[in-house]
Amino acid sequence: MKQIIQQLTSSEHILLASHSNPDGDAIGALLALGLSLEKLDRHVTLHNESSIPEVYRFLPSVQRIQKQITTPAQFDTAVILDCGSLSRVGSAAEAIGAIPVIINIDHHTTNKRFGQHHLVDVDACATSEIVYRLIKAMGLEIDPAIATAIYTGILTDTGSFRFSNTNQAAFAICEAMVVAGVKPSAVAQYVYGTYSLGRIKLLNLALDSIEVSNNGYLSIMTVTREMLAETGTQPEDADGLINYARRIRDVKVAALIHELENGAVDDGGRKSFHVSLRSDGSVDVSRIATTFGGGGHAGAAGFSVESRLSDLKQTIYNLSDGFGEPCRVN
Ligand SMILES: [Mn+2]
Repeated sequence: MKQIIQQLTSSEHILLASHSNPDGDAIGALLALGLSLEKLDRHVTLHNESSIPEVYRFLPSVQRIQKQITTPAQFDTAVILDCGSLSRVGSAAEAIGAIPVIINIDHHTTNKRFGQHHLVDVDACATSEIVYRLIKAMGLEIDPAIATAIYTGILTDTGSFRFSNTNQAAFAICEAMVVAGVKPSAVAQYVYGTYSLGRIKLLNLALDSIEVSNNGYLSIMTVTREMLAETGTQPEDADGLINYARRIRDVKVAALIHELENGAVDDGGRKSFHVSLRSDGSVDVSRIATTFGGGGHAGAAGFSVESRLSDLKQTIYNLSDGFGEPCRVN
């Protein structure tokens, strides 16, 4: 932490970046640290290669996040947030990798410890928790804009304080953020309260796609490009839908197969997919994701793959053989 503060305070122009297809933590941590470093009169550029999901566009200064990095040579330091590996930032990874000093701030168990400085705490509920500690260690004031970013990061990464990463710090920091000016009901309304009609229709198709393995331990939900086109929705509208597949009784692991934009990769019917995995806590899905070249947390992980859809489903079903007996409470 000391070395990182030293590095940040002596940098002229700092690039901050978080993972593509960002969630609330990736955006919250990016904004919170970026706005804080500006209080130290640092020149700061915020980068995320993806469009910001509509539910996070209420966050103060969110419009300052740039999709492209025009002149990477101008940065002396890069801070990479909520990324297990540098490649998670997306297409700018190579350009960012050439920035002289890289600071890696993250909480994923699969973090590869890239960069010269690491602030990796796998027990943190969110990267926003670590960013909060860093801001406090720098002695900076947390204004309502920064507080809202941190609060949103922790709220969303803990699934509204429901997931197994929900720790004491989640409550303690969120309380402090409310004292600093966050309006919990307003944030909840932005993040969870409003679905477009298209998203409701997508939910309908996604629920209808759910299949469960013979032993009942694994569910698969599929979201295709066709479903998005039919409902007029964007890929981020599928965020969170996997939780419905996870809630089915006896299901230990839910997989959301998401067909990616680039479509067919060859004429044998193979396509690009992203697979999100969610666990009930009895299966470490980050280990599964790692075997497919992905990563994440014990309870939530993911990987990308090129496959035929039917082959991919079979591969995922085969995983459920190792999940053991269901433990039903009732
Ligand atoms: Mn996170």
